[in-house]
Amino acid sequence: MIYQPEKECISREQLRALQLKRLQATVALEYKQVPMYRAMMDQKGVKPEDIRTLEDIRFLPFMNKTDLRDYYPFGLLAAPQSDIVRVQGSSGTTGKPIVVGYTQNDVDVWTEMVSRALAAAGAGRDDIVQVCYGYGLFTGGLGAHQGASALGAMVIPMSAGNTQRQIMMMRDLGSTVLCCTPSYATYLGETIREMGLVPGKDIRLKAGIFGAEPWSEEMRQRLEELLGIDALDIYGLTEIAGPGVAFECLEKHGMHVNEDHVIVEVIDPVTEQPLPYGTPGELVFTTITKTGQPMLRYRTHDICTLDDTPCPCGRTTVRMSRITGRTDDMLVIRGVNVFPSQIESVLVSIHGVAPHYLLEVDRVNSADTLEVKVELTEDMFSDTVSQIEAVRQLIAEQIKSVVGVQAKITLVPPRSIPRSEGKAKRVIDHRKY
Ligand code: DLL
Repeated sequence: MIYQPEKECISREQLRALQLKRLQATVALEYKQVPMYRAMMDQKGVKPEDIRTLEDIRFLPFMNKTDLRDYYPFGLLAAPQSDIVRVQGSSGTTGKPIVVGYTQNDVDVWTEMVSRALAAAGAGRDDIVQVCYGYGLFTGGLGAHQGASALGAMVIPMSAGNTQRQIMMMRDLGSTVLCCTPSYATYLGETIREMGLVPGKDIRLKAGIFGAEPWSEEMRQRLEELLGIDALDIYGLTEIAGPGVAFECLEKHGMHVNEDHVIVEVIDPVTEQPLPYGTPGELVFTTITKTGQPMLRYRTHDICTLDDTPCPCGRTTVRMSRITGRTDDMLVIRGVNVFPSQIESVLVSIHGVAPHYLLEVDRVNSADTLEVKVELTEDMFSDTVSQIEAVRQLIAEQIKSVVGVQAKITLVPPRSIPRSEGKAKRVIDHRKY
C-alpha cells in the first residue's frame, strides 16, 4: 500500500521543484541561526542566495559526526531550545553520545517517513505491530512506535530482549508485523522453530521491517523461510531522522529514499565529488524539512549505490541499495554503533592495562558477539588472580556503560598482541552478511 500517493508518486519535475524550494529555505535558516555553519559557508564563500538550482548543493560545505561532537550538546540547534520536544542520540566516536534535538515538526516528519515504510510492507490499522527495537535515546523503538501509531495500527511496545516473552506476546496477541534488527529477527525465528511453533498457524506474522545494521539477500531468504514473512529493509540514522529515511517496498528492489524530506547524494569519499547514479560511493544526506537541527550534506560514511530506474510499485523516488560497507571504522554490533576509539578510551583509563588491544566480532546463534583482547602491563600481570579478575570486571562494566554493548574481556600477557609497523589492525570481523 502507498501511504501518501500524492507525495510518494509525485512527478520528478514537481519533486525537484519542491526540493529546491525546501533546500533554499533550509540553507537560509541554517545560515541565519547556526553560527558554526554560517562560518563554514563564509569560509567557502557561499551565501544562501547562491543556491539557485538543485545542482548548486555541491557548493555547500559538508557536515560530519565530529561537528555534532564538537558542538555537543545543543550548538547546532537552529530553533530555540524551548521548541525542542525530543532528544534522540547514538554513539559518537568518543564516550559521549551525539545528541540531536527534534522540534514537533521534526517528530512529525520522521513519523510520516516510518508510516510510509510500514504501509509499504502492507501494514495498516488492522495490524498488530510488535516493536522490539530498543526504546530510549536509540531511534529504533520510538520511531517504529510513532509510525505504527500514526497508521492506526495496534502497537506492542516490547523494546529489545527477553525472547521468551517476545514470543509469548507474539503468539497470544497475534502480532502481524515485526520491527527489530535482522540479527534479532533471526534469533527470534530460530527460537520459535526450536519451540515447535509453526508460522502461519501459531505465529501470524506477515511482514518484518528490519534495519539498524547491515544484512544480506541470503539473510532475507532465511528470515522469510523461518518466519513465513516478507522481510524488508529499512534505513536511517539519528542525525537525519532515525529509521525511515529510506525503506523497501514489496518489490524488494532497493530502498525508496523519502526525497521530499531529504536530498540524497553519493560522493567519492576521497575527492568528495558527487558520483552518478549506479556508482557506489558514500551516502550524503541533506534534510529539507527539519527545523530543530537541520543537516546539510551530512556525510554518513555508509557505502551504497543509488538507482533512479522506475520501480513497478509506482513510487517515483530514487532507491538506495543495501549498505555494503563503511568508509570509517564504525562497527554495528547488535544494532549499536561502536567505534574502536570509544573502547580504546575506556582501556587507557584503566590502571594495569596496556594500550594494545584487538576487537574480535563474530555472530553466534544469530547474535553479534564482541571480544576485547587486551594486554596487561608487566606489573599487573604478576598480580594475584583476584586482582586481575577485578580489572577484567572493571573493563567489562566500563565498556557496557560507555559503549552500550556487553563484551567478553580476555586479558592477555604483555607483548602478546601482534604489533604492526603501519596502521594497527585493531578489529577482526568474522561476520558474514
Ligand atoms: O540505526 C536508525 C535505525 C533504527 C534504522 C531502526 C533502521 C531501523 P543510528 O543508531 O544513528 O540509527 O545508526 C545509524 O546504522 O549510519 C548505518 O551505518 C547503520 N544502519 C542503519 N540502518 C541500516 C540498514 C539507526 N538498513 C547507522 N542497513 C547508519 C545497514 C544500517 N546499516
